[in-house]
Amino acid sequence: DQETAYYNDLCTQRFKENDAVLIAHYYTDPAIQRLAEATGGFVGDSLEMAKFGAAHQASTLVVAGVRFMGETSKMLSPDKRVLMPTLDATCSLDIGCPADEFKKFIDQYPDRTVVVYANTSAEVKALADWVITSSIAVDVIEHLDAKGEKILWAPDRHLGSYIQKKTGADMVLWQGHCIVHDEFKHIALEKTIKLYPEAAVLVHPESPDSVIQLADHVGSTSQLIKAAKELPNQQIIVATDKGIFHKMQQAAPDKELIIAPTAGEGATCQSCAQCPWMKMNELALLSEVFEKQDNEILVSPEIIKKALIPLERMVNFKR
Ligand code: CIZ
Ligand code: SF4
Repeated sequence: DQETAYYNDLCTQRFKENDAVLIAHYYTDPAIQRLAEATGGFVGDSLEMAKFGAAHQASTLVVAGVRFMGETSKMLSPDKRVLMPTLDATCSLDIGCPADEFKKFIDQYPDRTVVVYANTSAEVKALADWVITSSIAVDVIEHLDAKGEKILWAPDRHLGSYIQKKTGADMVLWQGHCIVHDEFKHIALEKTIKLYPEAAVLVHPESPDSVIQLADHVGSTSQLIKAAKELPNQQIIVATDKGIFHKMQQAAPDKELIIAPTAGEGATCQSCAQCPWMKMNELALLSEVFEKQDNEILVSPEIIKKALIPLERMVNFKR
């Protein structure tokens, strides 16, 4: 519409003037993802976002996503300016794992290798031996288990127990959860599957175990997009944030995408599975990103120095 076109033009011009590039997550509003695509920016998962930012020549990275994604981008590109539409965009996994409490938890298990999900604060990453995303989670834990290491995992309990089952590794789990994926329910999803018996079911491993059990394919965001393209099914039921439909539909243009239902919804729904923090990334805020004074990601040099050790293990891991 007209308003979107206005902000697109404004943002495009401002990015150019400020030597900036837009890096957006799959879960942001499709309008933001389209703008990133149209301006030479990038859309992807958190690991791909940080890698793209580090490799790009722009002096300013504008990160549309949630705070931990801005922090990871900053830590991998400490000399670049990293701006976000709003620093209020956070994540229930990050909120549910404060660094001081996590430190006490670690101290109870001095003999364990500390592995944390990318969805954590810079301070929590600084306490870890490894940082991983769901795209490499199973492979990294398999690698550590093969070396005889015992694992302490945080913060997502569903992803942790999924990895634990897949690898058989010895893991103690922090009990965090994602408020979006935790809402997918077995009973409701079974009803959707009855409505679309030919559909393939794709599930992100931040979902409860009972939902994962109904999946034809479990994987990270990029892996689910690949599966939507490669599976023969014409209909695809998707249990992750609905923002992913933008890139998934590009990858599989002829397929019908159906969002998995959440608690309290019927077998199909329109508005479910949308992260409230991802939604805070609005075009209007993006157009003001260079004028605001309170939206730059800053991480202290001591934290960067510590967190870069596990972050570089993540970036350099080859399966
Ligand atoms: O659920 C999230 O926030 C995800 C999938 C993050 C990521 O690693 O891209
Ligand atoms: Fe965090 Fe869940 Fe939102 Fe991802 S979808 S940013 S894990 S609350």
